[in-house]
Amino acid sequence: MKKEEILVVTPYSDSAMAMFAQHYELHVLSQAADPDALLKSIGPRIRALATNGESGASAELMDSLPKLEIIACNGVGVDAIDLAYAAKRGIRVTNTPGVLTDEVADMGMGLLLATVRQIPQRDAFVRSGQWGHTPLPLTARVFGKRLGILGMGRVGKAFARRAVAFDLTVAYHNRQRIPANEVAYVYYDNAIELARHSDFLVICASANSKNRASIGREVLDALGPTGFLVNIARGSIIDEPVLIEYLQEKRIAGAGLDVFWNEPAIDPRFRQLDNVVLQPHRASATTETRADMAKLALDNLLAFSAGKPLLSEYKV
Ligand code: 8YV
Repeated sequence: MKKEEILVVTPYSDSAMAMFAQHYELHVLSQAADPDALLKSIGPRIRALATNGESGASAELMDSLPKLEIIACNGVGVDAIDLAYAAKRGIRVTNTPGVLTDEVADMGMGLLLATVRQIPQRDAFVRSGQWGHTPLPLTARVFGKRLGILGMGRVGKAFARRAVAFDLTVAYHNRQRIPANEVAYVYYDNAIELARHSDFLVICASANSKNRASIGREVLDALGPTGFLVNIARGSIIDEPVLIEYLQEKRIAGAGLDVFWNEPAIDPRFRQLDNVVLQPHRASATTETRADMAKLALDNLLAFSAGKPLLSEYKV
């Protein structure tokens, strides 16, 4: 029997692609010599689209797929998908909640430790042969400090569990306060107050049009010159030019960032800063987690093809 064709926006890992190819005939848009020609030829037949958190799916792309019924996102964040347009067309969206939670929280904790204790900077110091020749300043301490978590969803909760093990005092802000029998950490009803009462502020919230650039001067002023910021959510949540200014002027102490505006062509000024630790959007990027994510994305597509209930449909 001929396999159903699906359009893959940007390729997944080789092993994930091989797994998908057992069930579907794959067309990879980003690898097409002429993407427009590919869309013209296969677009009218495509019912299913596979994408990831970064590539998403624009209204324009959906427009070239008149029979599109499902978008499977290999990631939990669906902010790069035009959800309003998908809803208007009745196109269903699935994502990969749950399977990447602890991985992303691990990256967050790693970034926090690396940023505050300046681990990459000290690694460079050893490699460059300066040890024993150049005096080194001390760094701030991590344990025993106050951690503010912005966004107490799955990742926020997983981060909090790790933070407690590091003897951090946890507080949070979330769109809705979570009942105390579920989440007992101190709650602040806005990000500014949370930042004011935090030594470290970590962003774990999902991105949407309402929180775009919402971490700006007021929050960073409240965090202050001894405060550190970690972002493992989406770059869009931060007012990035303001953050760069605050880092340059040491109006906050430092930042550990996995996500940015304009990935991968990020603002080059980040490279000049000595108080940041930068990651190329790798929080979920382990062999094990990416395999689990791809399996969930594939299982959603298989459920769709079989007319069964979807495993993890994203409901707006
Ligand atoms: C991935 C992500 O970078 O889950 C998300 O929202 O941003 C990431 O896990 C991406 O979607 C990889 O496919």
